[in-house]
Amino acid sequence: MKQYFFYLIICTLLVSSCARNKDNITPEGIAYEVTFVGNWTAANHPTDYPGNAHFSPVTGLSFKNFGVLFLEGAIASKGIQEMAETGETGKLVREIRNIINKENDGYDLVLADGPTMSGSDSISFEIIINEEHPNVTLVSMIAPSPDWFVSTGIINLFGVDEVTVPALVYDAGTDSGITFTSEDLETDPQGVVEPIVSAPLGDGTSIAEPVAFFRFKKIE
Ligand SMILES: [Ca+2]
Repeated sequence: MKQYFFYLIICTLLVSSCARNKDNITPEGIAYEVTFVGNWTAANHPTDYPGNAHFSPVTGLSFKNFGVLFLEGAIASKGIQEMAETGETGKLVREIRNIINKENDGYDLVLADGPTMSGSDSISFEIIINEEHPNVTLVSMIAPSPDWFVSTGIINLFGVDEVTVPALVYDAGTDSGITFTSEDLETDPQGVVEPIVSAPLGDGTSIAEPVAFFRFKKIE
């Protein structure tokens, strides 16, 4: 009988946890202040540097195991495609809510929707993790660009007090434009998500200077 009540309590906790997420209320857990630090300037990245360089709203989630928003070498989701091509986050947010509510793998949805960030602006926001959901993935469009975006990749924050990581830079494989202001040119058939290493952002083998950094600091 004791065991029965134990499971009843656990289930109640799980249900209320899901309910919080469905209601779009911040879940309980370990809070981190995330600072997105833009480093995309004409001085750092002179090749084809566009006049209105900026980043779209930073979007992402904390998750357990499989809540990845994209994988290198795999086809991008519609949400990643829309974010990478236009900066819009509607489809991506729906995908994240699905990971949280239906797949029971995601935990906290982040949408740092504020004033448009120039290439060198910073923005801070919070994300919640817990021991069961220690992983974080965040993304933002490099704008203007054909289908290029920055990401944290997958970072496990459990037990981490503070860490700063350079933004990884990806091509979503959905538009074949070759520079920031190229006309729309749908990639048909759709390619896969790949790290960007070539111009105008890279030197052929890597991105010499990160276009942004993500700083995570545990809130005590
Ligand atoms: Ca592309």
